[in-house]
Amino acid sequence: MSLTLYFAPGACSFVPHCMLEASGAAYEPTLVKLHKGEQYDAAYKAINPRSQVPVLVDEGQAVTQVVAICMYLDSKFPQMGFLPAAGLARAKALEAFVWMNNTVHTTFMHVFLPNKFSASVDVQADIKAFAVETYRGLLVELQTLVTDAQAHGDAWLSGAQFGPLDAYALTLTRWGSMSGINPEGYSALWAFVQQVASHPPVQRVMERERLQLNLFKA
Ligand SMILES: N[C@@H](CCC(=O)N[C@@H](CS)C(=O)NCC(=O)O)C(=O)O
Repeated sequence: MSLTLYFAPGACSFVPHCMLEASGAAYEPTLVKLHKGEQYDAAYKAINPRSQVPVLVDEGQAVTQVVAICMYLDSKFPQMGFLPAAGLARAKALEAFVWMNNTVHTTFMHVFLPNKFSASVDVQADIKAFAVETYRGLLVELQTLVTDAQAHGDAWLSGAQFGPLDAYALTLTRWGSMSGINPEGYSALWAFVQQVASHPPVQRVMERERLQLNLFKA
C-alpha cells in the first residue's frame, strides 16, 4: 500500500481523509494524537518538520498543506471530479478553497490555540474572544457559498460532484460549534453540512474519527 494519510480526529486532515475514502483507493489512515503532542516526536518531525497534520505520503514522498494535498488527490483521481477540471469554474472553486484554508481555518486557530499568538494569558483571552466574533461573520460568508451553489443548481459546493470544499465546510462549521457558535443559527449552512455528513464516504470517515457533528453547548 503506497498511500498513507497522517490525520488527527476532527482536524483539517478530515478534508483529504474524505477524498481518499471517496476515491475507493487503498490507503493507510495513520492517527497522530495531537493532544498527546505526538506531532513533536522526532519520528513525526522527520515526516513533517512543521509538526502538523495532514501529511500525505505517496511513493515515499511526503506532501503537506491541505490545499496541496487535495489538489494532488484531485489530479490523482480525475474520475472523481473533486474539483472542476478547468477554466473559471476551477478558479472559483480554488478561490473558495484557499479562502477556507487561509482565512476561516486560520481564524479558528486563534480561537483554539490562542497561546500560539501571545504568551500573555490576558491577551490570549482577548484574541480568542475577538476571533470568535470574526468567525461568526465568516460562517455567514460560508453560508453564502452554499446558497450561491444551490441557486446555481449545484448539489455540492464546487458543482455536481462531492469535493474538498464540502468536507471543509463541514469541518469549519463543526469547529464553530466547538467555539460556542450554534450552527442551527445558520440554517442553510447547517442543512448543507448535514447533507455532507450523510454522504457515505464522509459517514465512514466520521465513524473512523469518532466525530460528533454538533458540539455546541448552550
Ligand atoms: N496550513 C496548514 C495548517 C495545518 C494545521 O493547522 N494543522 C493543525 C490541525 S487542523 C495541526 O496539525 N495542529 C497541530 C499543532 O499546531 O500543534 C495546512 O493547510 O495544512
